[in-house]
Amino acid sequence: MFVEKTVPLNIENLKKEIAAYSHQSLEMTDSFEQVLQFVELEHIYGAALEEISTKLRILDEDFQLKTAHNPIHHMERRVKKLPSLIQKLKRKGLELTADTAKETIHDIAGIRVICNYLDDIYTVEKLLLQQSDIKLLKRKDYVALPKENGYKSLHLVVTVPLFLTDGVVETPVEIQLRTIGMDMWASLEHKLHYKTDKNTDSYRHLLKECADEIASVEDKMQRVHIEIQEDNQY
Ligand code: 0O2
Repeated sequence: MFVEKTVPLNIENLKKEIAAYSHQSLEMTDSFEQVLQFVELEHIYGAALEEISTKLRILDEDFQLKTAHNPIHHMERRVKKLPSLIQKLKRKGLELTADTAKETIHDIAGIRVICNYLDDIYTVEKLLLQQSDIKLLKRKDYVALPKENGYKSLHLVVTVPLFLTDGVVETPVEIQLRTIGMDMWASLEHKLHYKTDKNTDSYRHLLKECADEIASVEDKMQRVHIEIQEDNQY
């Protein structure tokens, strides 16, 4: 077993280190101050991800305890890296500051919840949204209404309260809920965006077919699962 050791972050120490490295006084230039604010952002959104992950894990375990089924297969989470956050602010023509990022970008903290079956997506949504400290900011149901290319997922943006040393901060987290099949499809389709050579159009057609076939297979598997669950109740 490994105990991972990381150096704890501290804003005042960071300021001193940057000043020492750059041979500048502790009076920081604007850009250094901005970097520090982005570092602080990473801490806050990381904490929000911890809170949401814990809630989802507890719900999954409780559901298993009571129904002998885990709705969640696994979860992936990330705080948006600084370069891709800056890229998004630029793309939207916004000011490149941590404050603007906080006000306008809702997916700084993102968690992907991969569910076992389609119905599990809505079960997890319902269980999470009924918690009194969770507030729904935005909902896009690409499962009920898939994108033209075949993309399916349920996107939620919720806020979760963080109890920090200087008060409570309601922090947004983007949650993408999808099945294993939808996730496999989205990962492959995502790669197409990085493909610049010839045949991307023919792949698009093929991918749309795959999306339909995956949906059909997952539907059949869910029906088998429901029948087995019902049999086990007797
Ligand atoms: P990344 O690198 O995955 O984070 P936004 O674009 O966030 O300002 P909007 O327009 O409401 O807001 O976005 P939407 O429709 O909710 O989709 C946001 C995210 O969903 C994307 O994030 C992707 O992760 C995923 N997504 C949406 N459409 C597709 C699609 O067609 N294919 C795949 N593979 N993923 C999709 P980002 O920020 O684009 O990128």
